[in-house]
Amino acid sequence: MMTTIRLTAAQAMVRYLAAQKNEDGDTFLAGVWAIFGHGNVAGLGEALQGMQDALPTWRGQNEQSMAHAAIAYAKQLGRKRAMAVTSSIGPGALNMVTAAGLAHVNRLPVLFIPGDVFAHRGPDPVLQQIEDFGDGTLSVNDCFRPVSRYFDRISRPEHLLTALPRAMRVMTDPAECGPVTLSFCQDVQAEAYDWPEAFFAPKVWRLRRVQPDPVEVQAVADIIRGAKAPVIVAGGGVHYAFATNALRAFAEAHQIPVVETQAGKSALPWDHPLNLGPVGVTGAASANTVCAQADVVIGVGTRFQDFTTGSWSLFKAPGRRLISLNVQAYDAMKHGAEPLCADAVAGLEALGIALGTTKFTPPASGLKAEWFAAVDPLTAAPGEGNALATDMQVVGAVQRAATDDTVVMCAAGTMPGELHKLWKASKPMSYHMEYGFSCMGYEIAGAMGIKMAQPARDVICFTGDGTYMMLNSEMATAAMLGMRFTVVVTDNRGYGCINRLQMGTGGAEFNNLYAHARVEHQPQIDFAAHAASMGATSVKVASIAELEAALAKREAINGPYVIVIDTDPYPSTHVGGTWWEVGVPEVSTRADVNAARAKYETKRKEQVKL
Ligand SMILES: Cc1ncc(C[n+]2csc(CCOP(=O)(O)OP(=O)(O)O)c2C)c(N)n1
Ligand SMILES: [Mg+2]
Repeated sequence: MMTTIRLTAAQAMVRYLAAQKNEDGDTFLAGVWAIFGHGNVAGLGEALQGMQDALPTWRGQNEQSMAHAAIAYAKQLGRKRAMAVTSSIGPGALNMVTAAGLAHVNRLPVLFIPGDVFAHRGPDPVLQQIEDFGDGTLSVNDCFRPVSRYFDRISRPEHLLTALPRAMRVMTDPAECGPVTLSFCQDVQAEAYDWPEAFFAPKVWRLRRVQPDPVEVQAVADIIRGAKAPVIVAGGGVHYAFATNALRAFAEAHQIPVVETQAGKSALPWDHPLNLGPVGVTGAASANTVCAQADVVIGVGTRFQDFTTGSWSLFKAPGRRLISLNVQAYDAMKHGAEPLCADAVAGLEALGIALGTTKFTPPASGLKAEWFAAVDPLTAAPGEGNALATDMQVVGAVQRAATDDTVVMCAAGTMPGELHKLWKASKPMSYHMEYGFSCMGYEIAGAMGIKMAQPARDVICFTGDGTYMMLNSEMATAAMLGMRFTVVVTDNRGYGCINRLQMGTGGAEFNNLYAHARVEHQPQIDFAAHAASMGATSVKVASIAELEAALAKREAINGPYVIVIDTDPYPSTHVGGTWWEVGVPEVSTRADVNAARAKYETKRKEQVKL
């Protein structure tokens, strides 16, 4: 007879999750971020309280930012581990939807467990339940469907017998990886059921290394063999497949230059002779020149998003062929690419064998030297004077303070573009950029997640004043947990990068910097005082020299450390980069807009359709 164990559905969920391991023997889910309400406190809350040793619970301040911490944790560990996030019903649940979108775009695992309305409908409508007049099955949690790789509604306890293994499969599958939502009806969480004991047996989920199809290998190898000037575009998949060594071996064996996307940066050390630098809209001239001339573009683990491809204006050599090595067929087949649908290590190894001794002539080293000659002065320490610091100088100061163990992280604003162009990353995973969603407010919570993933590393987070204002409250959680990381706040009194984008598209400066917004009193927000009020150590510095001195103190500080510096909202690194398609108005009374539209139409003609 089958041995069963009587548990509530919530108790069963927690017990099952605690038994799921990765290949290193860790529980795949490191723990659960929770904010309770009536939708999860009694059921899931009771279950989590009883399993704290096996699956810790952390209390955050905001459901979205708790999820940012969880997602950053998974990203930093190359998706080997993840975290769950649970909320009550209604507003708490909807607060997580943005974060679900972020994880979805970036292909990162996270388990969302929003509470849901009563399955038995006794109290209808329960507090915070929306009422759809025409569909009795809808709740706000249906908003998770388009931003989940797997969605399920647990409206009977035994649904977990199928839902939980599916959830684990999706979070650990390299091709399908992404957010999972198990929408958990609050009455069902508390319902008891006789579970087969075997359901809770420890299980190991290993990284599946999908082997390439030999026919695809040959087809792709034939194209590469016929190339004169190939280039490799390294994306985030290189990191998630732990393929940095395989990439380096392949590039070196065949002498093919490598350029890096935002997610791929740090795949090769910045000073490796074959690393031509960052690619695309926020790329280096060295990388973009090589890409513009390439006759064969080999994507490895990249989604080819518009920032990488210059909205498909970058890779435009006549007759250029596109190859996409990707574990997900959706990406391998993009834009008419010749697919090599496989794990990055397996694909590169097979391709290396097929190419044999084929070698190309890499681009002249002068390209990189020219690039650094152009940008190094921008990051150099300024001389004495009263000029406002530039964001580039801030990057330089942090670079000079960084060690081999430093992870720099960011998501939105001016800094992602500046860091992509300027940051010199040495070790894999030393550059953590969330640029799939580029979600303002990822930064502070994300820095905490990175620190939880790799406590020994020195984590430095860049945030603008805008993104700080949008979502900063996990700073208090970080202080409570004693998480040590450094936050550099560049305060340029508004949305500097969007203001520059507005000017670049011919627009009047409007509603981005506070100076051009409808306000009665220009704000003087004291970010250092604000951070201190949440338990962080903080300081406002008046110059790059003071910033360097403040950074030098970071090791001695317990908990989050916030350094605030005023920066000039106007300068940015103008060298490098490529076109980015932003819809410019076709008619306008503004001459600047008309001029920008004319340029836009010219660039659109350069856009390669396939
Ligand atoms: C949640 C979210 N809302 C809006 C945007 C669009 N956006 C991108 S950067 C930006 C302004 C960022 O301002 P700040 O953090 O001060 O950085 P700055 O550009 O001034 O350096 C905005 C509004 C976004 N990326 N994410
Ligand atoms: Mg700003």
